[in-house]
Amino acid sequence: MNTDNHLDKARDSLELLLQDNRLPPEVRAELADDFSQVQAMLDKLEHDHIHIAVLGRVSVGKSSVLNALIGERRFSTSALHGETKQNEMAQWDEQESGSLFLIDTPGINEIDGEARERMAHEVSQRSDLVLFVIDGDMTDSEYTALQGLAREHRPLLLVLNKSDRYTDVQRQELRHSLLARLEDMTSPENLIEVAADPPPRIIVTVDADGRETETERTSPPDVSALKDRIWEILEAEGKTLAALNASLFAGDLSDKVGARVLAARSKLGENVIDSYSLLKGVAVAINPVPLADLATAVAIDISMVVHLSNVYGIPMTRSQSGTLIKAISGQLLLLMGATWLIHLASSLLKAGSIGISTLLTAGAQGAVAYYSTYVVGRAAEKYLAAGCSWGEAGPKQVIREILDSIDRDSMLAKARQDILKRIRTSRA
Ligand SMILES: Nc1nc2c(ncn2[C@@H]2O[C@H](COP(=O)(O)OP(=O)(O)OP(=O)(O)O)[C@@H](O)[C@H]2O)c(=O)[nH]1
Ligand SMILES: [Mg+2]
Repeated sequence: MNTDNHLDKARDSLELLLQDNRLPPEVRAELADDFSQVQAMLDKLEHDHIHIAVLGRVSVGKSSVLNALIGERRFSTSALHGETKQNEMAQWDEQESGSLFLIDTPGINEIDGEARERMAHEVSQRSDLVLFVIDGDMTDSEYTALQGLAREHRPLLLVLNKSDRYTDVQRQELRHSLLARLEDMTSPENLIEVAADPPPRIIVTVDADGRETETERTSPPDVSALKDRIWEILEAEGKTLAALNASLFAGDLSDKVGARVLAARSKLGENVIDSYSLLKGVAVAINPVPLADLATAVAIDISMVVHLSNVYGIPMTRSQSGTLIKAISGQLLLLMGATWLIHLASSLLKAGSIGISTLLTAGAQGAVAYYSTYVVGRAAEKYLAAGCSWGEAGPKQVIREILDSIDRDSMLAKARQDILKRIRTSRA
């Protein structure tokens, strides 16, 4: 596939993600950050921008490496750990096109390692080339971070900085040991030694009288090998890099968005079911209806299912919802026996026979209503989540599983409490 095809494909999949109008607004709002990332990625593709990010442990010289590449002190550096606090970007206008960007990142340290690693991961996802900087033999956490990057197929250069601190023999040993440990994670030409900010050298001169004078001579940075390797890569596959990474990014993101959409929907769905169940419970408690009518008092259930169908991006009319509820209720009656409501209610109503107030009795009826609405909601949700299907197992099995998963007695007890609380506060 040629470069333009890669680019088109990447662009298409990103655009598809952005324009997926099956997403309900609530879900879209929850995923706002991801969508702004997609937009940024699209802009980047549009303008042929290439992003090169440094990653690595604190104080290995990430900012110094970028300064040395640019030839200016654009990023702040310090001997103290944690100098770089957030991601920063600077344009590198060495190439004619002027579309290269260098991204500095905070170091991954041992303290809040996990959060830092997540941040690093996000940057690497958006970058076309990652410079992973180390300053000696690798620590275990560096090794783990590098493995993570290699797994994501990010184009990667391993930069051994502060090479001025090692003798030639030590450098050979280090190279040898690093390459052996990295095996197929990187090839020898992608392990590059640099000295981004070597300390000044002390030059001792001895004059004719034998007097020694010490003078400090600044040592220029040495990153030429790194620069050469970066140019090589960009020349060979610059545009493709960007396109491939955009595709990878779009792929990762659509998986992530898919999972998040499901999670967001089920969270929203759960809220919808809970609040309608309570609403139904309270309505029945305030205005108790004969038990036999409970199954047909479905107006609230219908509103719930309509609402759920919107959450799942498959809007239903009230009459379609009514049909679905009828199917679910039919299965419920089959499964639990025609007298299930009466059994349930009578176990709750036992309290009534020893003379507790009618409010409690009403609460018990309300709790049964709550329970039935809850089960209907969960069943409808399963049906919607599967794209309006009961799947191979069929409705009976799906509903049986839902019933099995609910601890009925504690749900009824809690429902009764919540209903009474709601009634008391509304009367207060
Ligand atoms: N000897 C030597 N020291 C260096 C070299 N490069 C950087 N340093 C020093 O290492 C220290 C840390 O450099 P930074 O560039 O701030 O490191 P960093 O990785 O960006 O650090 P954080 O932002 O804190 O994570 C500074 O004191 C630099 O002068 C080098 O090539 N040789
Ligand atoms: Mg830094």
